[in-house]
Amino acid sequence: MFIDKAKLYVTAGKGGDGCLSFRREKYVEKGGPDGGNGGAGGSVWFEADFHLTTLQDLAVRPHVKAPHGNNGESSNKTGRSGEDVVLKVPPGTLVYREGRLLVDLKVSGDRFRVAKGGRGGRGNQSFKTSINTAPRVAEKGEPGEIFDVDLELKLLADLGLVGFPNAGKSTLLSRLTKAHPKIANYPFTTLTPNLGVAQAPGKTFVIADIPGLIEGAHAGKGLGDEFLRHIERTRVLVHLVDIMGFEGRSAHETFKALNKELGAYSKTLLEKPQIVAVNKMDVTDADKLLAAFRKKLKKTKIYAISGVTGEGLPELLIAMGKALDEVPEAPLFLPPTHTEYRIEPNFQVAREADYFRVSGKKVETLMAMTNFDQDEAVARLQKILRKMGVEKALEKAGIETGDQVAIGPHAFTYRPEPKRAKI
Ligand SMILES: Nc1nc2c(ncn2[C@@H]2O[C@H](COP(=O)(O)OP(=O)(O)OP(=O)(O)O)[C@@H](O)[C@H]2O)c(=O)[nH]1
Ligand SMILES: [Mg+2]
Repeated sequence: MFIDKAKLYVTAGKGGDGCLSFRREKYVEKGGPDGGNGGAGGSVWFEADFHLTTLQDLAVRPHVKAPHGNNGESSNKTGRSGEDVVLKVPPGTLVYREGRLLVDLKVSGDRFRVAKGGRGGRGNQSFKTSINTAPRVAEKGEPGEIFDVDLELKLLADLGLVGFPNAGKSTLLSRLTKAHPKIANYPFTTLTPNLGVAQAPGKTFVIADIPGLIEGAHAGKGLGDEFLRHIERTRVLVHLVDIMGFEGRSAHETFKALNKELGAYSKTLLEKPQIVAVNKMDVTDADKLLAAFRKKLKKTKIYAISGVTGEGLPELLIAMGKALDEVPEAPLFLPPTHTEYRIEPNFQVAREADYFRVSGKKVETLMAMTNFDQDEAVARLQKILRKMGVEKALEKAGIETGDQVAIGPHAFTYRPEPKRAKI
């Protein structure tokens, strides 16, 4: 399994402020309120995209910010919204916040909003009621969400390339995908697995190229079978055979030896659908050698290819796609069985040494959206806090008139509305 990680700091845009304004028209004594709403702040999204196979691009620019919404304007003009920022991630990316899994972006096109842009503040025109026809109150924009998120990519291949050393596995991967593995004319060029994303008509899939295997690999020979576990969970194998054989042995001998090796490692590997491809068909005498190989494997469909000239590759790619279609899609990795959501109480009250703290997203947002220069806005805030039960909770905690209350970065003195006598 290939694990890739990135830590990001995402900030969604703040909503634009609502506007406080009154119509001014010739010959009209008192125009009505016409302050427009602020535009919404941009959100930050993740989107799975099959063109990507690593998180490296994101890891190098960890601060991600979406733009703010514009303020509302007079004449009921709504501010422009901030544009969303969409970060592309490879399919198979897990998104965590504070250690909790938020989402698993499995398939190309899957999207997840990780930080929501703030709502635009309402302009005073939206506060107009039959009782208050000239409201002098406008909300400020809601702050955008800010989070630290951890991304983890666990990519497993759909299809594994197996073969003796030097068979041309890495060359083939580089032809079928955008991967750039090291290629050289000696055995054991590949030391760790390479991955690439291939596109066949109508589908995309991940191919793994692993180090070459030799006889006795399961007992630790060569690079051993350490890498076979990487392909244990692939759905289809492509067995690549060098038409010239390996170190004096014929293509067919290497073919048999490799399958024996796979079986010695695990039965499940042998039971996987296997596409047999004979490589290096561009060399002299290739046709003769191929005929000899075919004779030994009469019942097997054999693809004759050349990773160098590209001969036979379109047919091979189609065969890969077909074979994958026939094997049920196993989960790429164990999917989370549930996603946790924390239900936050509307607010909490805590008694500190010399003041009372009210905390919670809802109250803090309410404070952030209140313009304290507007008396009506302050009165409205008090009314909402009372309705939410903040006043009651403070009293229960022992607050008295004149004590200090803090909500977010704001502090004020507690002065409850005089209680009306019941008639
Ligand atoms: N003539 C010819 N040479 C090829 C072809 N494919 C690969 N080669 C050459 O074979 C050599 C080995 O290629 P690699 O792609 O590194 O082979 P590999 O199977 O990944 O090798 P290991 O990683 O060592 O197991 C290189 O010199 C390639 O240029 C082919 O189709 N025709
Ligand atoms: Mg290689």
